[in-house]
Amino acid sequence: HPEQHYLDLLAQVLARGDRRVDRTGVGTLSLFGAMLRFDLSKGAAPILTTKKVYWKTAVKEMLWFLTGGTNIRPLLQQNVRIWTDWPLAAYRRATGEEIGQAEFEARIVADEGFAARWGDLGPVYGKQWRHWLGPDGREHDQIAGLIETLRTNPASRRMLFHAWNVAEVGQMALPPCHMVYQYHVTSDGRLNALLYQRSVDLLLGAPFNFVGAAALQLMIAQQADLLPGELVWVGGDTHLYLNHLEQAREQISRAPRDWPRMRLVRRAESIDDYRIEDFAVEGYEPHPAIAAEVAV
Ligand code: UFP
Repeated sequence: HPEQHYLDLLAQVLARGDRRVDRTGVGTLSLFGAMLRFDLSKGAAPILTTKKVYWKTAVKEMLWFLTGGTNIRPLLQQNVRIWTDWPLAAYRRATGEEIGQAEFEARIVADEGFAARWGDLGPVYGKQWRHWLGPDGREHDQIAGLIETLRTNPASRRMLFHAWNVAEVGQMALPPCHMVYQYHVTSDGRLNALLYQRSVDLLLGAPFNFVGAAALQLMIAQQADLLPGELVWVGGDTHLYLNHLEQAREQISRAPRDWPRMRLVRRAESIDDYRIEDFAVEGYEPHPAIAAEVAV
């Protein structure tokens, strides 16, 4: 079962991970350099079954990246709360106000001016993917460029987009983790993807990143009139936080089930035209969710 490779990686980090202090202060067990390969060609998607993964949240996040936006307001309007921690911490630091997360989120949603002032994450993924600012003041839409090259020159070895804009990393709430996506077209018209993720919260982050990358691959394949092929995932600093070890052991003890199928229910006119309702996931019968704290 393909999920076994993920479970084996969890087990390896538990067994051989280097115990170290990290930026968040929580501490991790860390391995450097990991690879997983997922075959999307038969319709199955890497949505883990050994715990419940909220796949819609991951797809909504990916659609938000594609809008080019960097403010958490549209996410909150769709009930996606995974990015709130960073603006909330910045707000508390700046104002000294002991505001709770729910109240902060409600204000972002209710008040556009408040959202503009406090809800922005800086030039994160969306900005770099769609509006990378060149030294001459010109913006580069890396996603549009990628799709154009897939259509016109699919043998190219230069089909990638990158979020690590060195000059702007310092202004980002969180420097990009899923950093480079490269694409490759086989002679029989399949779109392969390779995601390089520099830093991997293996329990909480990676399962989301798999879903986002797979959803993106389906959309890009459709736009370029290709069929989905393989998704290759490469992790740099691949870690388990020390307060996730019990959860990782629990997950390893569970038997993977058949992966669900993920497909697009309609053909969108352009890469800017997808909505969450366009994604159908069938046959997803996971084990129960496993609760764990995010390290901020
Ligand atoms: N992280 C992920 N995937 C993501 C994301 C963050 O695994 O999509 F945005 C994790 C990796 C790491 C932390 O544990 O968030 C980022 O911290 P740092 O910038 O110090 O690597």
